[in-house]
Amino acid sequence: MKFIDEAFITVQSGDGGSGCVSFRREKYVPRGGPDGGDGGKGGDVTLVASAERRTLYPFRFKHDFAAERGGGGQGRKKSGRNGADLVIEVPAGTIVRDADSGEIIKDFSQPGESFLAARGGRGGKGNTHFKSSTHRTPRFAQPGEPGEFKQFKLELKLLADVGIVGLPNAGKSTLISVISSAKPKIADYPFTTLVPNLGVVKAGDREPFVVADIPGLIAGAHAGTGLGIRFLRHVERTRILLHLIDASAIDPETPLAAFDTINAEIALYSRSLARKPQLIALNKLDLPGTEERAKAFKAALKKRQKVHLISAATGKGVATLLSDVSRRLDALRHEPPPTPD
Ligand SMILES: Nc1nc2c(ncn2[C@@H]2O[C@H](COP(=O)(O)OP(=O)(O)OP(=O)(O)O)[C@@H](O)[C@H]2O)c(=O)[nH]1
Ligand SMILES: [Mg+2]
Repeated sequence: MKFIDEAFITVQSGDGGSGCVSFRREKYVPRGGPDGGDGGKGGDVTLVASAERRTLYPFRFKHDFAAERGGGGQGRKKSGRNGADLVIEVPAGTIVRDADSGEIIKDFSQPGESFLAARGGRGGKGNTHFKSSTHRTPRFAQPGEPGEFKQFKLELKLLADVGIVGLPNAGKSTLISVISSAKPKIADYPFTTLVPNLGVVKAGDREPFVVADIPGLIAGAHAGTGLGIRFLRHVERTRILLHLIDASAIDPETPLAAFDTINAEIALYSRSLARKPQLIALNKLDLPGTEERAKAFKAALKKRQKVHLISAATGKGVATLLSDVSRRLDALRHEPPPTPD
């Protein structure tokens, strides 16, 4: 179980461009003075905390970052171009440590905060600057200042965006195991999951999100029956709940009864949890008889809610469910994180 996301990155700011050695050449001025321009500044590398980022997942694939170097100065006092700055977005909440010493050098608490991670080198001065009464023809210029190279460790305490709730055996752990790299224990007896599992989910091109799989809830959970209450706490700060229901269960627990049981427990536990947006998914649609049960479930829902029909085992319907989750999260992104009541 991993609650901390980590990544190692290297950043290299741009070297300053070198100053230029040049002398004026004009038709009627045989020995023109120096006119070498300055080198441009190298680009900075800046880290910025963004509300759009939720995980350090992108750094699994790209960890070396370099800003552009400054252009060299030119004749006729022309300065070199400044190298472009590089901005790297990290999720708010990211802690930046020196990779060697482990020392914390920046703690991003709010979106919008920025940190100059590597300063671009100054451009070198052109030979114009070195002219003096004794030195009329300086044949030298200043080299650009080198950029900085740094290695950082990024750490992010993962907070789940989505909480999977449902009765024991609904397939919650199976689902998190197929949509993320989490490897929870899965078995066909209730209360297989004893502690929550977190997984980072990457669906298509959208921003990855974090899903929590918690132990199954049962009637009386709010009052301490089963493992329930201790773990509802873990989904209080999620943005949405994914309500997973076993569509194959045989009587007396119809999918609707399962749905109502869980919602009743949630409402008894906390009002803010009951108000949280829910996505509903019926699972195990690979098993016989489930389609009829799904139909009956949809018909019985009072409000016309969307119901996803999935099989965590075969993967059917899972991609559609995930893009729906992503869309819902994107829509909630700019709202403040939920606080328990
Ligand atoms: N046929 C079928 N079986 C499934 C599917 N999803 C899960 N199962 C099975 O259902 C059983 C329970 O799955 P789990 O993922 O452990 O269920 P859970 O909701 O995490 O259960 P608890 O941790 O006890 O709350 C296991 O035997 C799974 O193999 C599915 O889509 N189809
Ligand atoms: Mg489980």
